[in-house]
Amino acid sequence: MENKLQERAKEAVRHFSLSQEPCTPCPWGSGHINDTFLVEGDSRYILQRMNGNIFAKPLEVMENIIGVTSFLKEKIRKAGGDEMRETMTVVYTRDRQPAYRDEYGDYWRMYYMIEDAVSYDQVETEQDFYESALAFGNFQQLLSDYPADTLHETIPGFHDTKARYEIFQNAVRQDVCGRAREVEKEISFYQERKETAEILGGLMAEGRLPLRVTHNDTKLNNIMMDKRTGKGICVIDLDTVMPGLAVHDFGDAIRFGASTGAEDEVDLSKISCDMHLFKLYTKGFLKGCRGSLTKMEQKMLPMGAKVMTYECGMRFLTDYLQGDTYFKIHRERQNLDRCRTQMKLVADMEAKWQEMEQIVHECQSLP
Ligand code: ADP
Ligand code: GN1
Ligand code: MG
Repeated sequence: MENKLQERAKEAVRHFSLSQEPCTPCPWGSGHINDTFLVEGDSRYILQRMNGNIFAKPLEVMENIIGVTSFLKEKIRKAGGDEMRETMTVVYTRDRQPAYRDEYGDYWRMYYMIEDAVSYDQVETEQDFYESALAFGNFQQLLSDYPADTLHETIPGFHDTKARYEIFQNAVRQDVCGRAREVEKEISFYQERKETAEILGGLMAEGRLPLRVTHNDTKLNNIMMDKRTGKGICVIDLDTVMPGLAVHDFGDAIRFGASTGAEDEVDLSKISCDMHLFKLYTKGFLKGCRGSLTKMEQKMLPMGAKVMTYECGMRFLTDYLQGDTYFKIHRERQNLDRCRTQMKLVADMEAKWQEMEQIVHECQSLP
């Protein structure tokens, strides 16, 4: 299967306008959604087969990405930055399309590779995490005047946690793989915290949290860190840039980056939410947003972290119950292991709740 996909990747490359015959694409990165390849030719490129099960309208995804990156490029140029490194650049096909549709109906797209930069699956140095917070805050700030009504909703209800809860409940009821009995404890964990799914959506509906243009998938490996300066140079994985909540972007980054272990760690004693990292990220994110968050958004930052961790764990469990059809897995029960780390994190955040609120309070008064 892997080789066949590589053959298809090779075929796809021929449809992009590269001046030199490229080498065979090689699998790249550790994303859970698209199939990513590195292509070496006249320069280095990232080739991706877009996940057609998840993105029903791939051309709308590309339209969003081209809109957002063009907008960012102009701002970067005006600020005297390097538009080829500080945002992504889409490579068009020979017939000037933003993606190539192959004979199976799959869409392939290509970007210039961000060179001399690295993405991390886990925090290696504290400074990196702080820099990623600055960069994600800045990303949101730069898009604050983007015309939100021109964006397509690439995954409807992506962070509608309440709707996700209903999908989870259906998966439990249907139990298509007969796995529900084995995960009763996990199912109860999510059911006992049902109200967690309603808090942020409720505040938004009441107009107490504003809709903004957000990234919606702010995990640490969706940012390229400059190898030389250590700065968060480029926010990538723009498939889910849509109107959303700032606290979701903050929270998803905490869920992944402030965890003391990997997302699929089997030894749960290694998993907790590191308060020192939480504080660093809070400082960096608030600074990157440059004062644009309302008082209510700031107050809800800990809730953003808890809700995103709750939601993501519930999505992993739903996928496990449905037979692992959404998130890529590399071993049996990997989605269940991922779900369990998220449960451990939620419980840990609940235990550290006052400390989290206190940290946000302290960071609010920083310059
Ligand atoms: P997924 O949606 O599957 O997570 P991503 O778009 O995040 O896919 O890409 C997967 C990985 O590929 C990233 O974590 C990053 O390491 C690498 N990557 C993606 N785009 C680029 C790029 N333009 N330059 C350098 N690396 C990239
Ligand atoms: C997916 O695409 P990737 O691997 O960066 C997922 C996120 C989850 C994350 C969990 C489009 O992110 O929502 O939080 O996995 N992206 C999509 O690791 O569903
Ligand atoms: Mg990614």
